[in-house]
Amino acid sequence: MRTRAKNQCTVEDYKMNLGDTNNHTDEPARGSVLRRKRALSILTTVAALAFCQSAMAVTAVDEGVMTPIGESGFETPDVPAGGFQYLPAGGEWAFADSAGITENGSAFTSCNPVTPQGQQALFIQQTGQAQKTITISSAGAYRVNLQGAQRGCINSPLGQTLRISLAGSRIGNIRPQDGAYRLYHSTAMWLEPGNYQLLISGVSASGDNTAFVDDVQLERLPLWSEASSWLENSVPGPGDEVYIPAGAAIALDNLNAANVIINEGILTAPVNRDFTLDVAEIHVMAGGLLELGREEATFNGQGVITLLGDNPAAESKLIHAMNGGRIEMHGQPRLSWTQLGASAGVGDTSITLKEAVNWRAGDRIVIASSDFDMNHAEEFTIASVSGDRKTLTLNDRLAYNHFGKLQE
Ligand SMILES: [Ca+2]
Ligand SMILES: [Ca+2]
Repeated sequence: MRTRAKNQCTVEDYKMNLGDTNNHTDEPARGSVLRRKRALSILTTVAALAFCQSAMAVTAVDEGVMTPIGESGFETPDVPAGGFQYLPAGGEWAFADSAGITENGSAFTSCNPVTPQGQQALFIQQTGQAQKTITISSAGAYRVNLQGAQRGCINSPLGQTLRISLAGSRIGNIRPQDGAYRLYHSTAMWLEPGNYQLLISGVSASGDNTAFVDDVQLERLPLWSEASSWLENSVPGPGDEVYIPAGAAIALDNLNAANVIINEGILTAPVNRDFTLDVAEIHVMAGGLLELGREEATFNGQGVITLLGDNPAAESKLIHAMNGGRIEMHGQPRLSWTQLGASAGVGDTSITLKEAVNWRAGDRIVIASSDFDMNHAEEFTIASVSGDRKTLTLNDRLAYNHFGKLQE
């Protein structure tokens, strides 16, 4: 049993009060467990809340704010019933390559269910593209939501993959799983007010692979550090137990909490913004997602994760996934090691490498020992990188000599 001096409600108490978070199968598709419990038993819930409020169990809201993007359902221009048109002009979207608009029941869609919005959808065949300008009026973390489906007939088993780009950066690949329209999300990106290009493009150039898109939405995600992102209308702090339920997607900026339970919800870091994450435990339960970049949309900011806790017997300093929960962490690919291009001596504050590197100021490096004492390995932070990317200025002086060429 864990206890905390500041808290009157431990993690176990929280789970007990809110329901067994390991057993989520009876939870609704949307809405929080707090609400579910309220519906089940008002008396129980009131008692639980009264007990837990001083311990600060904090639950994420389950809805972001949709930003209007104009024509989002590909209903204009109006394609005749049962037809389709490549590169239709006169609408808000600009098409390129093998892309256009299809009606229900056309040669493209005859094997698919009807569109979720209106009667028309975007089709992206092979490397087709559709693009439109969107206007952001309030800074925040945004993601793209869309209804996607594979073409029901003709597609190869691999099908089409849709690449989503915003402001020139990739924010995710979406591969609709079958011919039924389903809701898919990109990862999140931080946008300041302004105009940006939203681009949907096909990745599968082979065969005749086609996917359909309808009801494209831009969602401003609740931000961790905004009080309105939480049912309790207060930002979680150190010692708090935080719950991210089904339907909730929280954008990570400065997280400081004791425990985070992601149960079917999403905690995602905007790929172009720094974050700090100070926590003792993160539990990613069934269907939940902790997303720090994607393989095809890497995280480009600086993220600092600090795991807290001093009880070796407890589950502290822990990030784990279970029962289908997912943890995605994808930074930019970096060269992992190289060699000195010249010898470096005691007192030097810079080193020259034998090749250009894609390392950055702030990265930490180890210069291995090059003599018979392994303790001459030294650790530094890169202060700056030269224009040719071969010379590193370090945060401190070398304490030892490091040979940068073979000894004759
Ligand atoms: Ca539509
Ligand atoms: Ca039509």
